[in-house]
Amino acid sequence: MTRYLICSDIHGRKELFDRIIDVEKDLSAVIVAGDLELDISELTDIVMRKNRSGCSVYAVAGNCDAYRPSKVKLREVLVFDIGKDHRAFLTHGHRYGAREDLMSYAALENNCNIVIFGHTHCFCEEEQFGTLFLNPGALKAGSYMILEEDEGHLKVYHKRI
Ligand SMILES: [Mn+2]
Repeated sequence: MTRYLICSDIHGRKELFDRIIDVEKDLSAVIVAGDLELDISELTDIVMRKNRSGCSVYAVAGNCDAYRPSKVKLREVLVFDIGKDHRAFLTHGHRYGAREDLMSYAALENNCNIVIFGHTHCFCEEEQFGTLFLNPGALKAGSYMILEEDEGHLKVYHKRI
């Protein structure tokens, strides 16, 4: 079984990111859907410091990251596999007005059946247009998500800190 921590819209609240990395164990990856308002190295340092050496960090830029860009420039979209049967399209969502129809077109063009986004600060887990939409809500407000993948089956948990 593979476990992913998904968060978004941290808006500089590094201490909240630190706390969820303390609480959540056995993570394969940490996925951040934009509006960090932190340097990406500050997040990867926390993940490394807590001995999560096998844990990857995927992060994209949000609209608010334009004011305080990471030293290592973040991309606006990342595409990666979730197990053998799923592929995720990670975006902050502001370029699409967080519209599910527009994001699903972009995901389909990239062979993805999952869209992970942020921007709205609202938790979302729903299937539309053959695409699974996941939004962890704003970590700034204590909301995040755990996604588990086991032989093609996905389970989503809404968590709060
Ligand atoms: Mn935001």
